Amino acid sequence: MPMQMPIDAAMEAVRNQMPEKRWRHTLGVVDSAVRLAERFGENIEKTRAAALLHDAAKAWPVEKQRQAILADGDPAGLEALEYDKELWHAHAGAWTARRDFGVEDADVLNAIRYHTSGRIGMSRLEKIVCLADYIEPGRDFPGVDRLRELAAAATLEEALLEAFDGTLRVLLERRRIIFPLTVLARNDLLSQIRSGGY
Ligand code: DGI
Ligand code: FE
Ligand code: FE
Repeated sequence: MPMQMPIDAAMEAVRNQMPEKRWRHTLGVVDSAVRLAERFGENIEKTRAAALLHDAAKAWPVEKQRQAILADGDPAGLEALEYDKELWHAHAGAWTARRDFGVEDADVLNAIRYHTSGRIGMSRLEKIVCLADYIEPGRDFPGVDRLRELAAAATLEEALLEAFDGTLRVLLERRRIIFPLTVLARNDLLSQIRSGGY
């Protein structure tokens, strides 16, 4: 069992920490992620846990997010503290998933931790949660329908590469600082695609 807490108690606990709109997004990600898990043969319970908890810390005050990251001590989280605050909730989320929801499964924790930036060598579960975050039914941004088509018909790597490229394009257009791991994650997907097998 990927979560110590029963699923319905976990759902209430997540819901109580975020506004209604974020909760609807979370349910959308669970739904999309489970669909992808079915398509790609991933474990459904792990997928459900990771998707449910991926934005658990999103609505926390940024200081609480910072404290969680410091308490957690993960190097990727500590590095993220030097970058945009939008990256922080993923690492704070991994911390609360373990501490408050009893998640011990490393793959589930990584899927939460890396859902915003991605990383080199993402697992299938990490890719699924990250992609589901882009394509859940509540999302509406230029290119989202193309992403949904890829998610339904292309490889996981092709779909996620397209998603990352879109994020990087937006960050460039807005003159935002890019977290290095986001670039490494994108390059790694391209390498995986080029080396075949994906
Ligand atoms: O939490 P969500 O809104 O559901 O989605 P998310 O966790 O994928 O992304 C949160 C935000 O983080 C999104 O607006 C894009 C932004 N982001 C992702 N990678 C980077 C980034 N922002 C900066 N500045 N640098 C990055 O590398
Ligand atoms: Fe997020
Ligand atoms: Fe999200």
